[in-house]
Amino acid sequence: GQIVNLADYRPTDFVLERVDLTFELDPTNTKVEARLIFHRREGVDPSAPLVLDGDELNLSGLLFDQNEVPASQYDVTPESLTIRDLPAETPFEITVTTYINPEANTQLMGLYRTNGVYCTQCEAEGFRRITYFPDRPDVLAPYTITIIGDKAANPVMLSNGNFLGGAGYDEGRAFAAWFDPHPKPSYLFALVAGDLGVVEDTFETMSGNEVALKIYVEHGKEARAAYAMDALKRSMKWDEERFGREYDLNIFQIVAVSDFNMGAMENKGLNVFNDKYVLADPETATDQDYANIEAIIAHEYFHNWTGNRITCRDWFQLCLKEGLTVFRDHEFSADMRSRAVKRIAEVRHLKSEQFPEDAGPLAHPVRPTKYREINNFYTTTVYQKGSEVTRMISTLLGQDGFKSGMDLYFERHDGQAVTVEDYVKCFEDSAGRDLKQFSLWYSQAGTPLVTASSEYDQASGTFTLSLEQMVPATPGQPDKLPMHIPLSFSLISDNGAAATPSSVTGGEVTGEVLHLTERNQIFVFKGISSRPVLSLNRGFSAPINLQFNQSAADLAHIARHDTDLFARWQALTDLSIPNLTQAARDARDGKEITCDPALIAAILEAAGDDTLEPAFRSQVLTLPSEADIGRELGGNNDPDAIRTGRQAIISAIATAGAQTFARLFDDMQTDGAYSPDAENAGKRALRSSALAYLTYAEATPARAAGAFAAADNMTDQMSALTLLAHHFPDAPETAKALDTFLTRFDGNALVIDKWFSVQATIPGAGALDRVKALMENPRFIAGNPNRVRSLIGTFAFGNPTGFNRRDGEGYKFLAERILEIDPKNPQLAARILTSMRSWRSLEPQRADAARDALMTIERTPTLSTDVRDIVERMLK
Ligand code: B3K
Ligand code: ZN
Repeated sequence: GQIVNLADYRPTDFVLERVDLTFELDPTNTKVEARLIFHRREGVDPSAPLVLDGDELNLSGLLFDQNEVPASQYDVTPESLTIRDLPAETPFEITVTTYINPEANTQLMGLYRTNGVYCTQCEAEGFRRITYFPDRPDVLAPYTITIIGDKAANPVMLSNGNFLGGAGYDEGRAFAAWFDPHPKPSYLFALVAGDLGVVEDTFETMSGNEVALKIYVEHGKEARAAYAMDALKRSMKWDEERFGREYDLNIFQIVAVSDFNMGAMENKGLNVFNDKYVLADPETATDQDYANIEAIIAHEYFHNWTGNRITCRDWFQLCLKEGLTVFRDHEFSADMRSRAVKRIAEVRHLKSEQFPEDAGPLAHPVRPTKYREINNFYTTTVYQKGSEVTRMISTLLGQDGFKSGMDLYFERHDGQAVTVEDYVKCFEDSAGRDLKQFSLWYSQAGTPLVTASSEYDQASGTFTLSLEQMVPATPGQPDKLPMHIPLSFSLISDNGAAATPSSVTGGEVTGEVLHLTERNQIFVFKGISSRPVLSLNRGFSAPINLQFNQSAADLAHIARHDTDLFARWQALTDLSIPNLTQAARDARDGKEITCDPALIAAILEAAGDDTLEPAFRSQVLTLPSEADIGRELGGNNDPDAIRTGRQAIISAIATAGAQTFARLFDDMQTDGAYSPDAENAGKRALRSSALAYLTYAEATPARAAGAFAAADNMTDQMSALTLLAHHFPDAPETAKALDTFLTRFDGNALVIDKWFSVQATIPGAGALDRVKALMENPRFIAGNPNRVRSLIGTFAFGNPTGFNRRDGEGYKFLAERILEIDPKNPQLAARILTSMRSWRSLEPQRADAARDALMTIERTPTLSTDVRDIVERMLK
């Protein structure tokens, strides 16, 4: 793995005009014939050779305009094919033949087999594992695909674009041909073949085109694809209404496969999905599963315009398609569900995943400037922070201004491979606004820290807000410039109404947004007749850490009165943090743990307020996680003390609120058949929160065991099972419930994954032995990414006390697993290893043990580039 630098970008010497691929499928020996038409780009040195990328390839034939190329005219290795002495201007055809072995492809990149189905994954650099090719996103061409395969084994043979035709090919084989007229980069190529069931529907686009919609799943699972189909149709409609984007082929296909390295892939017209994000029914999927399916179906569909029609010039620009498409899927879900609750979930996710990345050794800008392994840059920073950056553009320009910029982007760049600068320029041009300082969000890593303090002067009716910003140093970026930080705000009066100042000085203010652009800035609000309470960074308008020592009374005031429901949740969170961090310190020091009655009162007030939507109240009852508390503590962390402290705070709330929780548990019943809609899901969430608090108060498994037995859907069943397992791991009720669950769902791998996860996250030092024992379970398949993630990934990412054992055994175990997985599936290994990214914030004994484990990995000579890149950056 060489380091690739953004600054070294230059266009290819040769322009690819057309691609014609023929696959003769065979499980271990698939023949790939690639006919590529090129011409030399104008102005390029006539002696420059054509260099094509490969990865573990074997060249079996090479033709130039159908004539064999003499050996003296080319050089070939498994990684590249260089052809010399090519014509100066005229187009020519290169025909490359390779044989590949899909069955032996355990990396799941390129063409591989999953449950007897041929399937591809080409992003970022998987196409070069299929044939020699200019495998980079700025090489766009129309593709014609012919698939030839055993008739009986492959009744379904799919690729991108529109179906041209198919029939018998010879005695035992059939063929199918596809043509994709939209020029695309190789990473969007897909091929699927095998014996699959299908669910069909149609969609009429806004200009009246009928699109055939097909979702392919394993036979017998068709009924579980209904919700995905519904989500797809809603996505297509929404993109027309919100962004004016219409679908552009006569068919849109989704295939669900059971071995997949990530969530899903947006190949043109042929999305390939991890079946976890397609299959759902009330018996087997939770409300969260349904919400994920809706979001991911939408995300991949939205890529058709943001990613496919307009793609990235190079992989440094990844946020151009990912951050933007996440923003679009967030907006979609917000429109389908409760906007405030959706925003709370987004911010929780951002803080628990992206903030630690930005504060640790793997921190990098939303647009990185160098990489060793691009697969390691499909990060929460590129995706989630990238989405927040687009959200800020929308905040700066307003929804209409944002829409105009997007219109210009689609108009100006359709069919192109572009950069972040091209994208930002569209907003600058359409809004007539300079976004130079704002663009630092793309280049400066680290979460900005904004420190606020305020003062009110009754005599002059003046409210003064002093702000200071600091962007922390990150790897390779010791010094930072001040950023343009849009802070949504409201001044809330005594009576709860918003106070409107007669004037504001000290910086730009647009509507309800303060623009913090200097290191230090003082905003002065005049004409404020009584002391207001400032609600700042409402809606999380900027992805920052805000330090603003507001009193418990002020926070409670915001929690009660802000018209932005998100801000009310944020205030309650801010109120809980000092309690939780103090509790962790007290637990560490063996002191008595106490909880501020103001926190208990504020939480119970919101939880018991029937005018508020149940999903919101459930969010209020879900305190910051153990990892969140660790982040707030900032270093020298002891996960056991953090947990003990947090448990004590929960118990205090549970005891004080027992009556409220008993009422909620009874009231929050959903009637009629299960429906995954937001309202019903919200009721289930609040009921399950109430159940958890009641269980803390009652300190017996009886109620949870009863809820488990009574559950008639997976959501209720899982929440009861989780409570039992995490709270009473050794109770006979728990053993019985785990057993009942296993018996009931045995054979349904996705549900058994939940059974693995719930046990992998049982807190405490005993978790490791449990995980080791579960690895011996025949249902655990070490080669399947979903199994590995649900058992080992969940343990490392989601069990702070179990994984971070003081004796370091958790880290040792993980290092062994990484070294086992790496030779087969480096992407999966590298991803799971990032669970240790915050190791430096642990107390010294654990940190030392973590370092030892990382060094064991680092010392292994045969590491993949993926794992080597991660481990070296983590130790740096
Ligand atoms: N674009 C893909 C991710 C590909 C990851 C490659 N290692 C899925 C998505 O973000 O939509
Ligand atoms: Zn994406």
